[in-house]
Amino acid sequence: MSLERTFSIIKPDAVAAGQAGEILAMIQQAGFRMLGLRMTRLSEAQAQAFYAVHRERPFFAGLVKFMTEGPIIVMALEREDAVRKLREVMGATNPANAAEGTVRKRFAANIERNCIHGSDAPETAEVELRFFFSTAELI
Ligand code: IDP
Ligand code: MG
Repeated sequence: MSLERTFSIIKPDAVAAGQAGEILAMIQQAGFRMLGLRMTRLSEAQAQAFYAVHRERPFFAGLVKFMTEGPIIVMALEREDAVRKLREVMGATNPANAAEGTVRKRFAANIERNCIHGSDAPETAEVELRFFFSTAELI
């Protein structure tokens, strides 16, 4: 199988709680290579644009508020079957349903404040990578 890229965010809750190092270690132990990594903070307009697919959902305003409350860490990741593997490392959106040993099971407080984002398909991953990284930044 060929290498695939995916995009991930360590969300403001996990960065503020000092969990970024452990989450990065879990991602690396799962065999991902880091192509790009940066700390940043989303503006309201950026968070709305990034999550535009959810703009009609009842949780959209709360999600934008949460994602802009503090610094995040954005990452470009590579491995075989990267999109599906990262979602395995993350665990279910609602930590109550997340499998043992996943990031969300270990660290997430609830369905909104769930510590980590991962792209849901290779096509989405390319759009999300482009949102945060230029070609020259991905090594
Ligand atoms: P995912 O992050 O597991 O792909 P999505 O359904 O794409 O989940 O939702 C994006 C983000 O929106 C979630 O990670 C979570 O932070 C938030 N979210 C999703 N569903 C709910 C909900 O029912 N209530 C509050 N926040 C939610
Ligand atoms: Mg999603």
